[in-house]
Amino acid sequence: MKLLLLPLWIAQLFTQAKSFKNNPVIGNALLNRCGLHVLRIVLAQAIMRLRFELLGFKIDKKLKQDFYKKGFMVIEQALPDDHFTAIKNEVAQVQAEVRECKQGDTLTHRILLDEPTSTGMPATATMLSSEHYLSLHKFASGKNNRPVSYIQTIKNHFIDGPSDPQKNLHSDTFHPTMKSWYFLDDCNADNGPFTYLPGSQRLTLARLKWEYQKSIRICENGDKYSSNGSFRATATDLASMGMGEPVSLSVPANTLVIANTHGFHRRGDAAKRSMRTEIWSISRSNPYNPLPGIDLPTLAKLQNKALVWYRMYCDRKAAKRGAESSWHIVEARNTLDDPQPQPARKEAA
Ligand SMILES: O=C(O)CCC(=O)C(=O)O
Ligand SMILES: [Fe+2]
Repeated sequence: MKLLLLPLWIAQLFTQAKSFKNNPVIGNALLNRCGLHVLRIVLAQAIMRLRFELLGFKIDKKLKQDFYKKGFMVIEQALPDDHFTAIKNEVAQVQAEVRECKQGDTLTHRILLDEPTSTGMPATATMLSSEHYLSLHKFASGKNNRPVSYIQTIKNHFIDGPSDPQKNLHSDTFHPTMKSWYFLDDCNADNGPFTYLPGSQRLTLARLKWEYQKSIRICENGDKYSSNGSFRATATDLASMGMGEPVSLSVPANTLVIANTHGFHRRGDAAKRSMRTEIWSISRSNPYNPLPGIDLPTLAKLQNKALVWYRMYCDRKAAKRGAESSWHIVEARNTLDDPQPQPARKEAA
C-alpha cells in the first residue's frame, strides 16, 4: 500500500526533503551506498553557489568573503543605538500570540513577525524591510524574497529534562540554508551563545566521505535528529574530517549574525538559568531550483499566513491525540513573560 507513495518519495529527491525516516528512498541504505545522499549534497551546493552569486553583487566584499570562507558573518553595532533601543522596547511591550517549544531542559518562545504583529512595531518593521537587512538575507539564503522572522527568546534550564538537543553540534540540513540572529541581549557563557565551526559549510573530500558513511549508518541505526536529516557530529567525527574547534560568538546586544546552518553549529552551553532574546529569521528553499525567485511582498505575506494555518493544523492534530503540538500556544503575550506553572516536559518533534 505504501508503495503507492513511491512517485512522491522519488519526486521529493529534487526538493529540500531531508528525512531519512519519512522518505524510504532518501533513507535507503543501498541507494546511499551508491552515492544518492552525496550526489544530492554536491548538486545542491553547486546550484546554491550560483544563487549566492546572482544575489551577491551588492554585498560588502568583506562580509561576502566571511560568508563564503567561514560560513557566517557578524555585524556588531548593526543599528544606531536609538533604533536598537526602540526595537528592544517594542519587543518588551508587544502583545501577541506566543508559541513555545520544549527541547530538553530549554524553552524556546516565538512570536511570528507577520504583518498584523509587525505593524504595531514600527522600529522592528523598519529594520526588517530595510535595504541593508534584506539584501544581506537574500544573498545568504540565495533567495530573492524576505525571510520569515520571529521574536525568539531562549530560556535555558527553565524546565527539568535532559540536555537541550540544540546544544549538540549539528548541520541543519544537507544543503546551504540561512538563519540569522539580531541579538537584543549580550550573549556570553551564561546564556548560551550561538556557536559555529568556521569553514564547516564547505564541501571537502573528508566532509563528503563522512556524509557518505553517515548516510549509510543512519539508514540502519541513527539518532532521532540525524534520521530527520539534521546530522549530529561528535568530536571524533570532527577529528576524522580534520576540522578545528567551534567558535562561541559571545557578542554584545545589537549584533547581527547571519549563518549558513549547513555548516556545523550549536547553541552554546549556558552556565545557569538564563535567557537570550533576538529577532530570528529563517529562509529555506528548494536547493535544486537554480532561480532565486522574485521579490513579491504578497508572496511573503502568503508565506506567513501559510505558517499560521500550518501551526493551527498541528494544534488540531495534536488535540485529537490529547496532546499539545510541538509549537503550542502559551498564556504569555510576549516572549519575556514566563507563564507559571510550567507543565511537565514533553519532547518536541
Ligand atoms: O540558538 C542557537 O544558538 C542555535 C540553535 C540552532 O541550532 C538553530 O537554530 O538551528
Ligand atoms: Fe541548528
